[in-house]
Amino acid sequence: MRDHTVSVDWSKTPAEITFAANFNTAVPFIDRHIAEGRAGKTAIITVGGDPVTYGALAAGVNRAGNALLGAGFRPGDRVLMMVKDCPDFLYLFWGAIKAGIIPVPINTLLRAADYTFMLEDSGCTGCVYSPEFAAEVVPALDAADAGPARRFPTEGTGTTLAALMAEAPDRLDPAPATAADDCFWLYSSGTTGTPKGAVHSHRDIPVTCIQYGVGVLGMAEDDVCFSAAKLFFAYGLGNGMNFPLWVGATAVLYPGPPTPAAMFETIEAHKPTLFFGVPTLYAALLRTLESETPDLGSLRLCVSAGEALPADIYRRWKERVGVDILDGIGSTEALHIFISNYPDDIKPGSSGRAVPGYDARIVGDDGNEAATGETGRLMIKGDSTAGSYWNNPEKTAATMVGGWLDTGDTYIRDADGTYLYCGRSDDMMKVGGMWCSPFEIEARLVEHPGVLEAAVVGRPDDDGLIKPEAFIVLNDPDAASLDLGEQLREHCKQGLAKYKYPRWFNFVEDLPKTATGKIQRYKLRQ
Ligand code: 3UK
Repeated sequence: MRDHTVSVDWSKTPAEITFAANFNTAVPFIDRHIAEGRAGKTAIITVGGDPVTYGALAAGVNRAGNALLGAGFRPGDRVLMMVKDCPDFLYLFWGAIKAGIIPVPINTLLRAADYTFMLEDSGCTGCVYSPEFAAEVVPALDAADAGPARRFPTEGTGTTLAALMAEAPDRLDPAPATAADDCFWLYSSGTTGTPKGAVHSHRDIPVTCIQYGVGVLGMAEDDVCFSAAKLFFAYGLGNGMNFPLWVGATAVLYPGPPTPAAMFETIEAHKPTLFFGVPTLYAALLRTLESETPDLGSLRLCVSAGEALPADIYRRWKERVGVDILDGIGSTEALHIFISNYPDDIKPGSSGRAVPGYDARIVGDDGNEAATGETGRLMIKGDSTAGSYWNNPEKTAATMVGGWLDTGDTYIRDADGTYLYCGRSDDMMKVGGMWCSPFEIEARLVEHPGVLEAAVVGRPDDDGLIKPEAFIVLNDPDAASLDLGEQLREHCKQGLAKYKYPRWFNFVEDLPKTATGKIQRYKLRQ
């Protein structure tokens, strides 16, 4: 096989995927399109920006790779990316990979303290950020121990990525690599709030594109993808970048917050065929659709992931918009969706069936496979899973066992092979599809001078979607008031990523605890 090629045998189930011995994944995703005659085709449409062709994308990727090498990054070094959804994200991500540098896209909604942790934990050589995020990123860089000297805003004044790219050559040879070599990382939040860097290899992206993007969604060159979920999220990275680049389709990027108005305007203006969101967004879109009638006629299929999609939201969307939403479960460690509903086979309220290429099993408390209809922990195995967490042998050993990935989710498998989500096995919550640790919110709450103790649990809102609820023991029980609840809400919004604030506050006399003093959160859940 020629260098950097992938072959897929679709006559087998699951499709058999073979990689060239020398395989840098940037080549099939970027350069291949030039060889296949797509140089003039639009690869990226950015709302508020200029379209980018496959030819311009390939040149930008080469320039960004050369810019990083010229700035002192060496193969194997990490570059942290706090970059909004825009063409720079693609130039940087693929330019790094092509040059053998490891890109690490980071959630841009986080706070300085989160970034400081990741800057230190990753041992990165530098970081590139959109100027919009400077207020949290720059203090984090200043605070990080041995903080990386190399820091570049994408644009603006001084030494920016744009300035470095303008001077860099637009030709770059791919760094030698194998399908199993480290390629990029994604941080995933842990129970204690310290994120873990999942190390992904060159094979992982093509595997998700082939097995889920083409295999389940039936993606093809004439699709136009629009992902409300951002590229920094493994879900968005697949939907909004990897899948369209794999099949030579077009991606629509929206750089700002995904408000219903912005989503509908973008769909009307750019006519995507596929739309990807989290359940909370579908609920918000449905509320807007009560009073507005945007033209959503371009959509052939919608996808939901990040947390369970309530059956009611699926039904209301289908009735109002006339298009299915496919719910599927994925994870940062697996890179994308491994259990999913299918276009011709949807069971509302379930996660669907295993995606070909992934094995799933449900393990009971005794360590044996749970019987049909019984709950247990969901374990999965597949060719896109991260092999380890960076610098964290304990977490690696606990989560990645003999090629199986412990999802930490409780599931039931039905007689027909459908998987039903029954909640987390730990206290972690998904809020708007993003991780939320009760411990982190509790720690923020007790920083308030009025708070003696706090416990946080997940509570379903009117749409059946989980949001944080706080139970507070005050230093002065008589101080309880609506106004104090409002103050605590602000206090959380200030110190935490904005989606993490508690939506309900209860003032209580004490918290239920075990004999050893551990909070019994299950007693607080309704
Ligand atoms: C939960 C779901 C029920 C579940 C993700 C699609 O969410 C993604 O990755 P994360 O690492 O979180 C993984 C965890 O989120 N979850 C995700 N989807 C569903 N629970 N139904 C669902 N449909 O707890 C899982 O373990 O943030 C989703 C593609 C790529 C992803 N990384």
